Amino acid sequence: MKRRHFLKNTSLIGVGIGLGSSLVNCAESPKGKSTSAASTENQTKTKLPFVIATWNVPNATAKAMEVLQANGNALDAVEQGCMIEEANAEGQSVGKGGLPDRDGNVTLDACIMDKHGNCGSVVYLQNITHAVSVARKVMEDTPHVMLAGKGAEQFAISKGFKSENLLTEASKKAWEEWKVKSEYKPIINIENHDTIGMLAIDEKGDISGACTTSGLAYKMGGRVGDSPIIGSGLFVDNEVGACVATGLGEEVVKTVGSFLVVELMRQGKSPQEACEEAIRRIVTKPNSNYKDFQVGYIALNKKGDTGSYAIHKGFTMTKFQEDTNTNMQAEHYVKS
Ligand code: SD4
Repeated sequence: MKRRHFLKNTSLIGVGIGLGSSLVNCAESPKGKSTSAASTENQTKTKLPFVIATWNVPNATAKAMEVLQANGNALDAVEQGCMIEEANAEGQSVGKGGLPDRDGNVTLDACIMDKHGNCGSVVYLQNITHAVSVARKVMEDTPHVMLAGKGAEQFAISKGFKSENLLTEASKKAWEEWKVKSEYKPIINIENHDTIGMLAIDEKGDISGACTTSGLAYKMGGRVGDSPIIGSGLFVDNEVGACVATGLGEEVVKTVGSFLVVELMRQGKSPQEACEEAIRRIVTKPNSNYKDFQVGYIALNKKGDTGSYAIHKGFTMTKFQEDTNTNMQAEHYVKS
């Protein structure tokens, strides 16, 4: 990517990826007007390549676009884009600096999927920053799809990944403060989320996706969410499209959300319609307490249309296409 473009883009949406940034909420079109992901979908002429990601992650999408614009493939783009967030020790959401479980352990989940439908995943990985890259190694260098815990860590070390303490002073302090009351309330929204999910479509029209997370802050020891589960946190079908999820993983797993979105697109729904239907599946369940949790999906199809939808206001998607790196508010189910 040309440096000039990066500067232009960052001036549009800001380089800050700190949680709660005042820029998080901005939903500016290239002309500076407010927009939503749904309305943008209809206005944007598809130009390949492009990348989309959950939440406000301009540095991550910029990195992915840099890879794509240098004729890199979508798989390299999503891996390298996600690595930006994993390495950011100040973001208490992913990789280094991620908030720990209730015992003070930072445990990471990640997965990656390529244009052939190959996939790799790690769950409950400790002491390794780049969980997404370990997932890629699982995909490429083992006969397996998923490695967990100690086995995943030993595999990573055997592949040359550095072992390091991921619990930063800031995250340790937050955990110690949390322990005073020890109340588990997985409130996930703009100011508090734990995941980056990214989908890219390269110059050739091939699609890949990745998802990486430190999981829900103060979860039970051993808890694994949707993010490393192929079909729940992420699904890619290069013939149809791809989807990635964020939010309360338990609810995504119960509806195999990302696979559902891709299958709905296969049946003819647009990415926007498919994301909306997948959210409807969650909120219309008998006794759903959806008012108390957030789930959001982003999706793209082979034509290059995109969509995003969430239960509650506050979910955003970052999209880098051509010269423009934009953060957009997703449409949402709960209107008030
Ligand atoms: C999980 N889906 O572990 C993840 C959390 C998340 O923004 O997306 N937080 O359930």
